[in-house]
Amino acid sequence: MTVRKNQASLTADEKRRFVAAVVELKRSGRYDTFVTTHNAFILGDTDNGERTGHRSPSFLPWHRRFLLEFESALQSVDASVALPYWDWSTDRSARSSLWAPDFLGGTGRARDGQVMDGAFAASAGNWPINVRVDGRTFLRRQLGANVRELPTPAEVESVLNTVIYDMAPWNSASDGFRNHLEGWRGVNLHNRVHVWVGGQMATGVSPNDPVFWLHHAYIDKLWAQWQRRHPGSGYLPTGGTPDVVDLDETMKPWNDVRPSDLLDHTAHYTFDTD
Ligand code: CU1
Ligand code: CU1
Repeated sequence: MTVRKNQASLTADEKRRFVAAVVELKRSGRYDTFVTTHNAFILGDTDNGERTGHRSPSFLPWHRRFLLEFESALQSVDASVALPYWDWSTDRSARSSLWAPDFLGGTGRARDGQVMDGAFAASAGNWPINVRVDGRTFLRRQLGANVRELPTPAEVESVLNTVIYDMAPWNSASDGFRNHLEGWRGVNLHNRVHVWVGGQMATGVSPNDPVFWLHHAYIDKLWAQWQRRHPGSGYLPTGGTPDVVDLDETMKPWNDVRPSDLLDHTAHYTFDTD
C-alpha cells in the first residue's frame, strides 16, 4: 500500500528517487501529457459547459484522480515512490528543505524568475517547459513575491471546521468547505499557495512545476481530514444539478470514475498521519 509522507520527513534516498522518477517521466514525454490535461481543464472550466476540475464541487475528486494517475506513472518508473505532501501551513519558508538543490530547487533569479538550482533548473537540461502559456521555456518561481504569507494553521483549522461540503451556485461564489479550500472565497488556501510560488504555478500550466503535486497532495489530505471531522457531511450535490458533476456522475476526461468512487482515499493510499 502506498503511504504518502510529509515531504519534510523524506530521507535523502526517498527525495532522490522521487526526483529521478519525475525526471524520467519528463524524458519519456509522459509528464507533459499531465500538463496538457490540466490546462485543458482550466480552459474548459471557464466556458459554458460543465465545470469539472476547478470552481466546482468536483475540484477535490477531479484532482484526487489526477494525482492517482500521476502517482501510478511514477510507480511505473520506480515502484517505491509515493507522492509526498507539502504542509505549507507549517513548512512556510522559502528556506525550507523542500526548496533545497537536492529536492525541488529554490526560487527564481530576480531578472526573469528562472530557477537556477536543482534537477528542474533549465541549466540541468532535464526540464524544458514544452506546454506553456508564453515563449519562456524555463521553470520560473518567485517564492513569496506575489503574496507574502502562506496560509496559517489557524486558517486551515477555520476551513476544516466548515460543515457543509459545497452549495449553490456550485461555483467560485459558493460558500462551503470546497470553495473555502479552493480559495475563491474566505481565507483562501489552495489558490493562495499557487500565487505564493509564482511562475508557472500561478497559471493553468501549473503542473510544469513539480511542487504542484506536493501542494495538491496536501489539499487532498485536507479533504480526508475534513471527512473524518464531519462524518455526517458528504459530497454535494447528490443529483440533478446542471453544469456540475453530481455525486454519481462520471468525470471528464476519464468518464469511468464518479465522485462517489473517490470518497475513500484509503482504497488507494494512506497518509503517514492516518
Ligand atoms: Cu488544478
Ligand atoms: Cu491547484
